[in-house]
Amino acid sequence: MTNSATYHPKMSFSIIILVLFGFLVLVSTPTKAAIKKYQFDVAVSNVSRLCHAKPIVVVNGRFPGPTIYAREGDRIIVNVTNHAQYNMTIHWHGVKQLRNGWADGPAYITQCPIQTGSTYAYDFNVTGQRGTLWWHAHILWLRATVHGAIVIMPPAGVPYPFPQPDQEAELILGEWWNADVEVIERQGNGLGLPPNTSDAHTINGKPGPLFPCPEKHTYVLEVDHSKTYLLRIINAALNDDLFFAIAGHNMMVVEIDATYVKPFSTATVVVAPGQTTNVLVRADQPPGHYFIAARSFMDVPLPVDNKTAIAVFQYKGTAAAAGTIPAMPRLPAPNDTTFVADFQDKLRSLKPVNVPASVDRRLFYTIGMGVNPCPTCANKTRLVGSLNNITFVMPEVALLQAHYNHVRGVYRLDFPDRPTKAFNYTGAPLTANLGTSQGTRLGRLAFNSTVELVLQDTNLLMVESHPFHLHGYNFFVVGRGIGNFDPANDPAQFNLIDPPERNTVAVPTGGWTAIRFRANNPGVWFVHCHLEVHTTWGLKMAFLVEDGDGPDESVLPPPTDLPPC
Ligand SMILES: *[C@@H]1O[C@H](CO)[C@@H](O)[C@H](O)[C@H]1NC(C)=O
Ligand SMILES: *[C@@H]1O[C@H](CO)[C@@H](O)[C@H](O)[C@H]1NC(C)=O
Ligand SMILES: *[C@@H]1O[C@H](CO)[C@@H](O)[C@H](O)[C@H]1NC(C)=O
Ligand SMILES: *[C@@H]1O[C@H](CO)[C@@H](O)[C@H](O)[C@H]1NC(C)=O
Ligand SMILES: *[C@@H]1O[C@H](CO)[C@@H](O)[C@H](O)[C@H]1NC(C)=O
Ligand SMILES: *[C@@H]1O[C@H](CO)[C@@H](O)[C@H](O)[C@H]1NC(C)=O
Ligand SMILES: *[C@@H]1O[C@H](CO)[C@@H](O)[C@H](O)[C@H]1NC(C)=O
Ligand SMILES: *[C@@H]1O[C@H](CO)[C@@H](O)[C@H](O)[C@H]1NC(C)=O
Ligand SMILES: *[C@@H]1O[C@H](CO)[C@@H](O)[C@H](O)[C@H]1NC(C)=O
Ligand SMILES: *[C@@H]1O[C@H](CO)[C@@H](O)[C@H](O)[C@H]1NC(C)=O
Ligand SMILES: [Cu+2]
Repeated sequence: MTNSATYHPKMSFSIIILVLFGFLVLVSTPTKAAIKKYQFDVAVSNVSRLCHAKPIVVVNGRFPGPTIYAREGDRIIVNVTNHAQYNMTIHWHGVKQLRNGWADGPAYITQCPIQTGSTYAYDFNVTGQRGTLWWHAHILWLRATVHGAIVIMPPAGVPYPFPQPDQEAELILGEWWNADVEVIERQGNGLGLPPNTSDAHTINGKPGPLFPCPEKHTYVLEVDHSKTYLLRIINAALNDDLFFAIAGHNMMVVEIDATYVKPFSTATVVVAPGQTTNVLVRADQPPGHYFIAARSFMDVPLPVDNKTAIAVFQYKGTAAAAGTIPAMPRLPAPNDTTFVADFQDKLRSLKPVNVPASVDRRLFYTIGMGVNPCPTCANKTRLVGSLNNITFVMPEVALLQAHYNHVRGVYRLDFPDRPTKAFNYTGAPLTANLGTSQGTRLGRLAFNSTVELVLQDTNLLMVESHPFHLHGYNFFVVGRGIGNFDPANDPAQFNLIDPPERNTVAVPTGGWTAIRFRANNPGVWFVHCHLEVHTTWGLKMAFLVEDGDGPDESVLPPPTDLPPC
């Protein structure tokens, strides 16, 4: 095992913190939020020297990209210049972007891409949020290598609602192909079949000693004995739910998707693509080297990258005993559905939360796979994804611009609130008549209405777990179950007191999840599976949230540098 010679996590992190917060203390007053400015240069780079690696598209020559540090209330301006040959957009995953969809980032939903040689400054405020979020490309499959952490500290003088850690570190879990991901994506699209699974998982860009290659790359987190660490875990993988564990050390979960939860102790964390999880871990074991591991959770017989990424939790000043291999954490079995369900059951908001008690709009969306004709594809068919049997067709201009400028003919506002015909959603696999209808159809929501959305997995072709992400909002996960949602009986079991609040939720395999939110952020907001392969197949739609009547209840005017199509 070769440790990364250049990385001293604790040291570099403390310097950044000192510089950053020293600066903030000097310039900020209690009433004035800071403006944090970043320059992002997107370019092809050889930065990742994994063996066989092709050059990858990254930000500022780094993989993962730079961390954005801010405090709640700050204004963040990121000037993104695209030097790469691909169109680019950046999404600030989990930032609510109040009235400000212009800075949200999903290509052709809220903006046209930043074309090669062009620049766009994302300008947004972080209002009423603190914790770990992340940023990533939101076009094609480029988020595989174009991503990084967002760390939002509480306002100055406000402590965490858990014991103050001695140090903090970000752990970004990724998915790696020994190829240009755009080539992989195009191969899949051309064939109409799932593209190749990835070649490795990574922790902070490094796969660890199990990577089949003589030149190994391992992330090392150096720790001091008896100190407590806040680890900000981010699942940036394209297609894989992940288990995460540290040998010999339990973790205290304290936050998910930048919302605080009732702390609980666990040996393994489950994190779906798009989600973040903060844990406290105390370096209280006999000094030495302990493996950190991340590996896929997959509870249906589908091809998946089952390779384990490894990093090292390394007590300072200790050497791995000659000839010994550090202890490996015991992860749950790759198909351990029960462990995942138990983990999700433990997630509760720290304090009672303001869940909409009455619902103005009840939505029931089925998640389905399908097969549509494709004359040019290998089997003359193409795999597709659908919500309520509609495969989303990407528009050629941005939906938010079309909405704001009253451009007609770009989208329809008739996304159905429920499937046109009910069926036994999770019964025996349905493998005949798998066609879907296609369209750029949006769901219209009245300003400030309360919405309940039940996401129902189906056995159209196969059941599978899907991590669903809603842009522009957090939501409360009020209920979850296996099988078909029962509108007569299941709502009585909903948790309307302290449900977890998040921006991405994993709908269980062959089951359903109910979420609630108040539609008080006007704009056009993407709703999609965060498995990139499914998003590509059309498992997505968007809400159009209307403006309200009040002065601060409408979409802000677009910035002057918004990219044109
Ligand atoms: C990456 O490395 C390859 C091989 O050394 C070289 O041909 C290529 O020009 C480099 N690309 C960039 C963007 O630096
Ligand atoms: C943004 O980047 C462009 C291109 O690199 C540069 O010309 C411009 O000055 C930058 N703007 C700001 C505000 O830094
Ligand atoms: C961010 O906050 C500043 C200061 O309150 C305000 O001037 C600006 O318009 C806000 N920007 C957005 C996008 O809401
Ligand atoms: C991982 O998947 C490969 C290919 O499907 C299979 O051959 C191998 O046995 C699997 N390994 C484990 C540890 O499950
Ligand atoms: C999980 O996988 C193991 C090994 O492939 C298999 O024996 C077991 O039946 C599976 N369990 C479930 C619940 O599918
Ligand atoms: C497509 O064809 C391949 C063989 O070329 C076959 O293995 C596969 O099952 C087919 N898939 C579908 C969805 O028809
Ligand atoms: C749905 O299908 C399952 C499994 O095939 C079956 O057990 C169940 O009775 C069916 N439900 C209804 C309402 O038909
Ligand atoms: C989905 O729509 C297609 C095309 O209209 C139709 O053939 C199919 O039966 C529908 N499937 C379901 C499950 O509603
Ligand atoms: C939204 O509705 C709630 C409940 O009726 C109300 O308290 C709140 O003031 C409304 N918000 C806006 C911005 O209208
Ligand atoms: C980049 O985006 C522009 C604007 O939508 C589009 O016209 C162009 O075809 C895109 N280029 C590529 C390579 O996809
Ligand atoms: Cu999915």
